[in-house]
Amino acid sequence: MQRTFAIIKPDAVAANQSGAILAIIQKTGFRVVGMKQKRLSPIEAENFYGVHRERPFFASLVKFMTEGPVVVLALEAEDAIKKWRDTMGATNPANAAEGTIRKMFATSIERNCVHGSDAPETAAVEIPFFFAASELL
Ligand code: 3AN
Repeated sequence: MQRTFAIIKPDAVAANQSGAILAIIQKTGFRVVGMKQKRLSPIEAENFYGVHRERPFFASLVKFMTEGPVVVLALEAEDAIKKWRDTMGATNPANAAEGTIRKMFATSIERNCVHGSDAPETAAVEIPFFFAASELL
């Protein structure tokens, strides 16, 4: 069993798509190990996306990720990291495969409705960034 970290981003929460996205997550066979709705502070968003600090879209990404509440999730499944990235679809919804969450709900490469860890090392940092051990059930 493997764990991954996911975010339902502000665009999807504002559009009341959290329930639909959670339904897909559960139907796809993930166990929800941790879940909460919260609003990221600018500092939290900057630190979370620290690897993108030098990218031209960084300021815009931080503004977007703090514009409203998000749902943060720790998900468990066999091969969870790849499974969740396959379920999300490509970063740019224009390239996302039919049936993926981003194909269904994302509106642009920035406003792409969900996040997922890209490697075990990333998940190992991202899960404790948002969850205390006692919140993972
Ligand atoms: P992914 O979310 O698929 O792992 P990353 O890690 O490359 O993709 O990018 C993190 C986030 O930064 C994306 N989810 C998206 O919101 C934003 N982003 C990535 N590339 C661009 C871009 N070229 N222009 C604007 N925003 C971007």
